[in-house]
Amino acid sequence: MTLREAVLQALKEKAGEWLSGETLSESLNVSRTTVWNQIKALLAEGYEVDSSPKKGYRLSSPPDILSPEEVCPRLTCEVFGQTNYLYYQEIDSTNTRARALASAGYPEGTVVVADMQTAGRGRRGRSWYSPSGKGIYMSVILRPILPLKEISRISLLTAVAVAESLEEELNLSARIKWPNDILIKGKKVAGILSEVVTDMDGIEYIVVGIGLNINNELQDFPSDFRTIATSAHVEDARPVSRVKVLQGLLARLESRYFDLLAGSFEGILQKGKSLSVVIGQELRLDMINGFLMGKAVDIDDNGFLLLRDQSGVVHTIISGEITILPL
Ligand code: BT5
Repeated sequence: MTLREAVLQALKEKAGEWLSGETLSESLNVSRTTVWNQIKALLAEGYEVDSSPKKGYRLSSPPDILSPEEVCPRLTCEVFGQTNYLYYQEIDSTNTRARALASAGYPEGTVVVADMQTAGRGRRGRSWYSPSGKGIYMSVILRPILPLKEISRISLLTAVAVAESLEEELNLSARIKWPNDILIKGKKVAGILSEVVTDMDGIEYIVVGIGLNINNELQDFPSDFRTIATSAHVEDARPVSRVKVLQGLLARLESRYFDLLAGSFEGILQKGKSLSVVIGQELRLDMINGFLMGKAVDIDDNGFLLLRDQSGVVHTIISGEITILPL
């Protein structure tokens, strides 16, 4: 155990009570200055430690840091994050990092998590706003043996896992805006970016990236999407534990993924449809090569959207930007 770990453990054992600097330095056999340096390092990592010349130190709230030591001990996954859980206080993009790791051979279930992204990515070159300590920014490497045409199933199961986590961990009713937005009361609380790399044999790997707004205040969001974005905290009013949500999310994501690998996509599909905000709606769909107007009638067994246009033709949509039209 490093000195830093020993200091942190001692603070945690006191469960929010004061621990004198003298006791700490004696029990660890180091000077009080050395103890103070460790406390400063913990503060820099985001731990909230109160200090008082008379009383010493105490952890002022349960740590809500997405580091392996906070997340992994209570992680119930079999594979996800168990062997490889990589945590960064700051990174450009967890998807970019996970792609580099996957290319270097990192296995399925590798999890990359950050407290902040400086270049968080959305789809088609858009960006994902990722302020420090407010959200969950994470990417998982998957290496499924799956026909390429079933790739959209991964996006759907991810969306279902995110919505289920919000529901079950926080009692928040989240819906899915196909293909990759998670909404609460019509506002975006999470986005999914799935990136696939193929080789001659099919899928080499998929990086599934999830950005989930947790403790943002409404005024924290940039003004251009303040009216379309929300966070768990905005909806729930209480501060939310990112650690707990992340643990739940990884467990559900793994469980839904294992369902898919075991050949039971039906449950995911039904859940995805029941949470969909687009089925039954008139919408405009923008694609790279044009747009379509029509009614979303279903999501098919591959996770594709079925859109019926005004002339009654049903189009199978793999990807696109949806705008729901007012009735
Ligand atoms: C997405 O893109 O919704 C996918 C976002 C995926 C982000 C995760 S974070 C971890 C991993 N690492 C990455 O680099 N990315 C993934 P898209 O559908 O293109 O939506 C992007 C649009 O959503 C932006 O143009 C904004 O309008 C809006 N937006 C950006 N940040 C937001 C936020 N934090 N909350 C709500 N809306 C946001």
